[in-house]
Amino acid sequence: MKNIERMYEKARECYAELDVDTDKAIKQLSDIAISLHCWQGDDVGGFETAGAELSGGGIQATGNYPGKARTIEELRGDIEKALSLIPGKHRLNLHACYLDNGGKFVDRNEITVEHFQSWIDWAKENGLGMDFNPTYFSHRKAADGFTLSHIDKGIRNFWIEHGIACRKIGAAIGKQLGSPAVTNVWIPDGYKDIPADRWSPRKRLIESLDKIFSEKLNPKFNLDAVESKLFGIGAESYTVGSHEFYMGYAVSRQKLLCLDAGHFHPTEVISDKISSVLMFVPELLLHVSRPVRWDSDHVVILNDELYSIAREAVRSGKLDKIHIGLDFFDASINRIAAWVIGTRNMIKALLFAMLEPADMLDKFENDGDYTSRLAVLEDIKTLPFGTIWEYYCKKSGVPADTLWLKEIKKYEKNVLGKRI
Ligand code: RNT
Ligand code: ZN
Repeated sequence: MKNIERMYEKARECYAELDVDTDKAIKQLSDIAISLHCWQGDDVGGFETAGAELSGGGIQATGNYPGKARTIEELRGDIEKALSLIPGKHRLNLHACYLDNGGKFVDRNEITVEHFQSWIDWAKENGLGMDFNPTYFSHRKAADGFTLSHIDKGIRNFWIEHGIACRKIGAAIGKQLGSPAVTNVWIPDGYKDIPADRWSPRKRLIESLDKIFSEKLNPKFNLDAVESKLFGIGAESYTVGSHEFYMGYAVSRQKLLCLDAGHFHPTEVISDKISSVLMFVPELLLHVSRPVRWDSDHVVILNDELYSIAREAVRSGKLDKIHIGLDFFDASINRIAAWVIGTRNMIKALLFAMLEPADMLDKFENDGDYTSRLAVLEDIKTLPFGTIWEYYCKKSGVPADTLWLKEIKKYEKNVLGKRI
C-alpha cells in the first residue's frame, strides 16, 4: 500500500469512531459542482470590444499582476489549467460580455446563443456545466449608474431586451449541456448620495424584471436568479436592488435568490441566511466571496464563514437546490492561482462539513448538552482532515496541497510570461 493510502486507512478509523463515514463523504463531495467564474481570469474585462473595457458599475479588480488573459483562447487555456488542479467536475460561470462575436461588435440586446456556441462546445469537450449572467455594467447605457430601473424608458427597454436575450441563451446552454444553467441578474443601479425618491426606481425595477421573466422557460434548461447588494462604489447611499427588495421579489415570483457573501453589512453573514431563505424560495445561488472591510471580492480563504457556509449547505440536506458559485477577482496575484486557491478552499470546506459528526452533534443539542456540542465542534478541528483531503486529491488525479503551486509556476513561466 502506498503511503497516502495507509494514512487514509488510519484517518478513516479516526472518523469512524465518531460514526463518520469518510468514503461516503468523498463520494458525496465528488458529485458537487462548483461554478467557476470566468471573470477572475481577466479582471472582469470580457471580449465585447477589442481592448478590454473598464469594469464599471462599482465592480473593480485591483492589481497589475502580469499575464492576464487577453483573448478567449487565452482565457480558456487558463481555466483549463486551473481545472486541472482542482478535484472534481465543475461548471463555468460566464458573463454575457464574454461573448465570442468574431471580432464584430454585437450590442447587448442583440446577442443570441450563436455568440456563445464556441463556449458551449468548449464546455462540452471539457465535461463542464455552464451558468450565465446578463452584463449590466461596462456599457454606455449603464454609465450613469442605472439600467433596469432607469427613468428613461428607452434605456430600460434596452436592458430588458438584454435580460430576455440572456435567459434564452441560458436555456439554450442548459439544453445543449443537459444541465440547467442558472442565469443570474445583478444590476448596479443606485445613487451615490441621498435620494429624494426611493420608491420609483424600485417600482420600475419590478416592472422590468417581470417583463424579462414573462416568458416561462423550462427549469430543466434555465433557472432564474436575482442578486441583491447593499452598496457599490458610487452607489453608497441607495441600491435599488437591496436584499429586502430581491427577497420579496424572489419569494413572490418563486425565483432563485442569490446570496453574495460580500453584499451585506460587514458583520452580517450569509451562512445564517441559507436556512431562512430556503424556506421560502425554491432554490438558492451562492456567490462565495471574501469581503475585507467592504465588498472587496478577495480570494476565498478557509475562514470561519467559509466553513459555516459549507456546513449550512450540507446540513440543509438540499445540496441539489443550492448552486454554489464563486465571485472574487484579484489582479494582484497570479490569476490562475487565485482560482485554484479559492475553489480548492470551497471544496475543502464542503468536505470538512461532510465529515462533521452530525448525528452526534444533533443529539447533544437536543439533550441540552451544549458543553459536549462545543467540545466536539472544537475537537474535530484537529482530526486528520488533511489526510482525507490529500487522498481525495490523489483519487481525483490532481496534485496535493503545496504541489499544485509548482504547476502554476511552470505555467507562469511558459505561458503567462509570454503575454506581453
Ligand atoms: C457585483 C456582483 C456580481 C458581480 C459579477 C461579475 O457586486 O457581486 O455578482 O461580481 O456579476
Ligand atoms: Zn456576486
